[in-house]
This record gives sequence, C-alpha cells and structure tokens, in this order.
Amino acid sequence: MRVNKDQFIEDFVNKLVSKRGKKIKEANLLDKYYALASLTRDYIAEYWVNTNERYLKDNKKQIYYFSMEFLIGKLLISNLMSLGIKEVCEDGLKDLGLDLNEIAEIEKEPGLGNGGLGRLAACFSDSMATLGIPGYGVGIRYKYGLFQQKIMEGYQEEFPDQWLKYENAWEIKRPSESVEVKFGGNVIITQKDNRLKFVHENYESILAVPYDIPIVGYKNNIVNTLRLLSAEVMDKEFDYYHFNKGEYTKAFEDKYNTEAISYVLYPDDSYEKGKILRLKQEYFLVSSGVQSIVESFKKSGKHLKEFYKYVSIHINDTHPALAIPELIRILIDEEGFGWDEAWKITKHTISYTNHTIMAEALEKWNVDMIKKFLPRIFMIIEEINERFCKELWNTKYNGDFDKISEMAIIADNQIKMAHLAIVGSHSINGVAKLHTEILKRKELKEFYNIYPEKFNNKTNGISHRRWLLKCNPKLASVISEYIGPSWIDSPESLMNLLEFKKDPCFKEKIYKIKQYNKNKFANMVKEKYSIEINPNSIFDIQAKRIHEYKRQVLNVFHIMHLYNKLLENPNLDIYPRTFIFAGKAAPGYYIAKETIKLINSLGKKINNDYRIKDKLKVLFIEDYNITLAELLMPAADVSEQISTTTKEASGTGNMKFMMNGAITIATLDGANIEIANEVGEDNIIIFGLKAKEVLEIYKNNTHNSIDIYNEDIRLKTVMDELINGFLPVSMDEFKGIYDSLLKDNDKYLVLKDFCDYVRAQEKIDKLYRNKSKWLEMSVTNIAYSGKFSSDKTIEEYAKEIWGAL
Ligand code: GPU
Repeated sequence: MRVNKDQFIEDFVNKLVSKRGKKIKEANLLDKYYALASLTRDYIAEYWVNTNERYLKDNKKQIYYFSMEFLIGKLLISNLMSLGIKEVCEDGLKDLGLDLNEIAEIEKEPGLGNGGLGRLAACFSDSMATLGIPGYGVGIRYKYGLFQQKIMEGYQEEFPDQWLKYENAWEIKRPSESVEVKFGGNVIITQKDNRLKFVHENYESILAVPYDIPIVGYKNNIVNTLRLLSAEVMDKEFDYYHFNKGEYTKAFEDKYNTEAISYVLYPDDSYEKGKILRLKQEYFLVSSGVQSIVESFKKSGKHLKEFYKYVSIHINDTHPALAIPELIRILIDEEGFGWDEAWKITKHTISYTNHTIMAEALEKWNVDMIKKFLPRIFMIIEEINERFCKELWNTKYNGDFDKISEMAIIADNQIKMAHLAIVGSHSINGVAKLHTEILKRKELKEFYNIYPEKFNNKTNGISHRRWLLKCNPKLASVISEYIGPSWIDSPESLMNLLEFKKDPCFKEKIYKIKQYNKNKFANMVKEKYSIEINPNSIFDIQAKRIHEYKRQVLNVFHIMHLYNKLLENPNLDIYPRTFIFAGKAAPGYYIAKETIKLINSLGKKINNDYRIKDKLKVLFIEDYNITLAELLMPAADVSEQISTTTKEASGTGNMKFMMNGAITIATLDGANIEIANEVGEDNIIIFGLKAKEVLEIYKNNTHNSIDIYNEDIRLKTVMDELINGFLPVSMDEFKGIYDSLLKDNDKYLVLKDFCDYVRAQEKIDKLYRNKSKWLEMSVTNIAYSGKFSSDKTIEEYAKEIWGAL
C-alpha cells in the first residue's frame, strides 16, 4: 500500500485521540501500541474486504486448514512489512520522537500452540496469503494460551498466559456469524418416505462465536483470514433462581462450564490424554468450522454435490478428524443426502497430515465417552467402521479376523482417530521423507497396502519472511545487497549466495552480523538474568520442547563431560562455549521437568566455577516462545538437532537455525536428512545411529544400556555424577533420569549415541577455530535454506493434495 510519512503521522496522531483519547505527550507505550496496531488494521481493512470479494467472485477452490493450534507470533511489525510501509512508519514515528521497535515489543504474543505443529500452521497461513491461495485457518480462540514458564530454584513453574488481558488489536468479533454446536442428548430414529431420519434431542447447545484475524500476504494486496472460535452460552448468562437465593457460584455454573471449552490450550505436546474437555474442544472446532463452510457454500448457489470441487478441508494431525463424521452428519441429516454420496463428498473434501509416529501421541477416544457426548457422531463412526471392515473382508482380507481387527477404526472399546482419518480422507501425508517412509513401510503399512495412492510426502517448511526477513533484518539486507531482493519472492534464489561463499569481504559482513546478533542476545541475558556471557564464545543452542526423544539429556551429558575434562586439566584447550537451552515441559511430564532442573543445576555449578576460567557457560532461558525464538535463531552458531533417529517427524527449528547461518549438529532424523542432502556432509555435522540401526535395535531388543555404562568411563563418570552429590541438589533429585537410562534401558538411546556425539562436538570445536571455513559453511547453509521455505511446501500441498493451483 501507499502512505507517505506526513499522512502516516496525521493518521497516527488522530488514532491516538480517537482510539485512546490521548494526545502524544500523555500517551503511554500501551496507548501508542494500540493506536498503531489499530491504524495498521485500518490500512489492512481495504485489502481484506477486496480479497474476500474477489474470492467470492473467482470461484476458486477454498482451502480450510483446521488446526487446534496456531502459533502466529506478534503481528505488528510483520503486518507493516507485508503492507510495505514499515520504513515509512518507522520514519514517521521517529519524527514524533518514538521508536517502532519499542512500541512493537509490548504486543502480547498469542501463544495458541505448543510447538512445531502450531507454528507450522502459522507459517502455512502466511504462505497461503502470499501465494494468493484462498486459504482460511480455523482454530480456537483460547482465552489462555500455552502457560508462561518461570524458573524458580531451577524448577519450571507454570502460570496462566493472559494474552487477552487487554484487547487483541487484530481481531474482529463476528457474533452474527455464530453457530450452534450440540453436545450430549440422544438420537431418535424414525422412518419417512422409506428413509431413515435421525433426530438429535435433549442436547446441550453451545455457541461458537468467530473472531477473525487478518493474515496479510507479502506486498501483494491479499489478506486472508484466520478464524478463531470462542465458546459462549446460547442465551442464559446466569440463573436468577440461584442468584436470588444468594448461590452465586451456582448461578453462574452453567456459563462457566460452557465457556470452559475455549478457556485453556492443552499444554501437552505430542501426547494424548483422552480428556473429555479436549474431546469437546476438538468437536467444537470442527462442528462450527464445517457448519459455517457448508452455509457459506450454499450461499454461493452451487449444488452441494459439487462441494469437494470448491472446498478442501485439511486436518492438522488427527485433532480435527471429527470433521469427517461431522460433514457426513450435515450432508445426511440436514441436507438430505444418502450415505454413498455423503461419503464420496466427504472423502474428496478431506485430507490429513500425520505429524508423529510416537505411540503416546496417537489419539484414541473411549467409545462410551463419544457415545455419551456425541451420540450422532458415534453412530456415523460406527457406520464408517462397519463398511470399512466389510470392504476389507470382501477384498483383501477375507477371513483374516486378526488383520481386520488390527485395522478397524473401532476396537477394544476405543476409536482410533488415525484410522478414521485415513479411511475418511483422500490424502495422508508425512512431514519429511524419512517420516513418510516409516509411515508407509511400518506404522501404517497395512493402510499403505490397501490405499497406496493416498500416501504422499510433504516436507515441512518455514516462512522465510518471519524467520529471516523479519527476525534478522541485517542479514536480510546484506543478502539483498549481494544477490538483489529477488530471494524475498523466490527464496530458492538464496542459492545465488554460493557465488560469494569464498568472498572475504562478504564473509566478514556475515561474521559481523552474527556478532551483532550475539551481542544483542548477550545484552538481553545480562539485563534479565544478570549473567555475563562471552559474545566471542560459540553460542550452542538447543531450543525446543523438552522431551526425552529430543534428548536434551545427551547435550547435558556432553557438557558434563567437557566440564570433567576441564576440572582434570584447567589448561585444556577448548574453544569457549555458551550452551543455551530453551523450551517448555508439559506440566505433567516428570522426566522433562527434571531435565530442566538438571540443566539449571549444572549451570549453577559451572557458571560459578572460577577454575574453568569462563570456558563453559550453561544457560536456560525461560519462557521459550515465538518472540524469543526470533532473538535466538539469529544469534546461534551451533544448532542442536539431536533427536533419537526415527522419532522426530520433521523438525522445523532445524530449518530456522540454518536459515540464520548456524551450523547444525544432527542425527540423520526427520528433515535433518534433507538438510544434509542439500548442504552436503562438509557443511553439517552428522553423528549417531542411522534409522535402520535404531529400528533394528527396537525390533530385536539388542540393546543393553548397562553394558555401555560399564564400558565407557566418561559416560559412567557423568552418569554417577547425577546421583553422587556432584551437583548442588539432593542425591535423589535426578534418580528418575538416572533410572530411565539404566533400569529402563534407555529407550531413547542416549548412552548408545554419546560417544559419537562427543566426537562430533570435538569436530565443531576444531572447525570453529577456522573462521574462514566456518563462515563458508555458514553461507552455504543460508544459501540452501531457501529450499525449506513454506512457500514451496504450500505450493506442493496446493498442487498435489488440494488441487488448488
Ligand atoms: N508435533 Br503429533 C508437534 O509439535 N505437536 C504434536 O502434537 C505432534 C507433532 C511436531 C513434530 O514433533 C515435529 O517433528 C514436526 O516438525 C512438527 O510437528 C510439524 O510437523
């Protein structure tokens, strides 16, 4: 868009008055933020309206991305950039004596997600808008997002995330587009004109109220919509009968119970608990989502028979898989379709992405629970299951009861959501090559055998706009200086940087920018934690959820080992390193929380030990979120991607670090493999067991962690230090971690990979000393990172799954 500086200043000053009732000199930072955000939304509005109008006219296929999580991050700066007016605003504010970054910082980040899955949904929304794909995000407007993490005495403590405490400047509430979602009750079956009729009775109604957030395409005048739904009571706000009796809690009980549906995001990443409230959240999302889509489709005047030609519904993991029976329900019960046609429409409309093979993450719902809370949906799932089992019986598996019950959607009083999602959709994809292969050959091989055409791979990606252009403006501008700005529209042209990988002048610039970003990070650490870190040390970062399979403990063991070596010989020549950790643990995940305590205990010991002459520092930065990630990625020298091979479906942090010039130390897991294939083995440090070896170990149970413990004295020393009073905690503090590695035979193969990890880390130490070589590696990584832009990923989804480009 176009706005000149004078116009902007006038608009901003007026906005302060109209929105906040203040003149500049009385306005505080919050006033200034809300005035600027509100003005930005005004600027966006025109494009938003036009985009919606165009989508209606164009008749193009509409894509609805259903996700229980959207981790969109702060929006002010990125919206200004997408509008193309960031510089003008910055200048205008400067004239008023104001600083854009200072104002933008005060924005509260909507933490509506746990980690990779939620951030992926945000990157995909960004890419759909930028590519001009009519894409809608559909999610839940949790009143409280992912908890805020504070570290107290080295332990994680959780606090409610009050991101809505003040208003959300970006959203528009649309009460008139609310829909009713029904829970509980019973279903009456009657017969009319030779057809069965299903009537849902005695249900409880909950109102799903939409709030729309604009998703601004990058400098293309397109604004898509992220629709977040909030639960409200239908009509009765409270009960006067109880109120009059002075029973205030009771008077508001119904309202509270209803609205609780959209109160809190479940904080468990890749872990399924089977809780009733979570089931209600999932159905709330899909029912309101599918109902509005069908309603708006009908308004277009087209026949519902053609629904799937104009609408795609993509489900982000199985969390929204009830969209399948919900669409069938609407088509049959409300629109009068017969089963066969309803089934065909549904299957062609829905596509599904699988994000994990970890058994504990696979959703299974108890039959009785679904029966009770979603009686009609249960009948439909039963019908799908029956028809599916019959199909198996009549085709491939005649008489093979075992096979059929293994593949059934309903078995052992449980509904397997992955099975439902595969049977009820036309496409299932994994999120990196290895992950998809494991799905096809192992985890879902029975399904691959009968539906090979449904399976495909779509390697994840990240938005290079947020993860380079926005978070690392200095790097972005040097890149443009050397290869021109075309990479912003076509990120694969970052490859043109390869031409300069040996150019000393360019490399020096890259070095200075990394140094600048490291200093900025060090300053934050000093201000917030009163810890001095050496900006000339290697910044070695592991930032992600705390999980046993992500193996933060392996990283810790290596640090302990280095520390032991230094204690033995304080003059040992190791390059100074700052090990930085960030990430949240699920509040109920004991070992993960103990891992945080372990990192902090080690930090406490090492950071205060004058004997090792500041050669090592260990930091745990609290409350990892998108905003912190935007500060961390640009400051990293080393990116830790060390999951047990086969366990990390893809990873996306790996791509963000790479894009900002960090060198990856990695197992050949998830998308690390594809990163390694791009940059070549000289530009990434690979270690550890290969997928085949890990699968072999798991299959034949050929691994004994006690043997490794006894054979490797370095490892034995470190392990013993967990429980012998070496660390400043009670001796049994880390017994849980210790036992999981020895008694429980180290499920994630930490001990097995330790030796090779130490070797790989020694290699890093050596390489970093060769500044010229290191910078060449760094440039190579940046150059190949364009391959991992989510624009490319989304283009593949659009072409190969949605039929939308
Ligand atoms: N992932 Br399932 C999550 O972040 N949360 C989940 O509940 C599930 C998966 C992650 C995968 O662990 C990660 O490997 C992947 O890159 C990401 O989804 C996006 O696909």
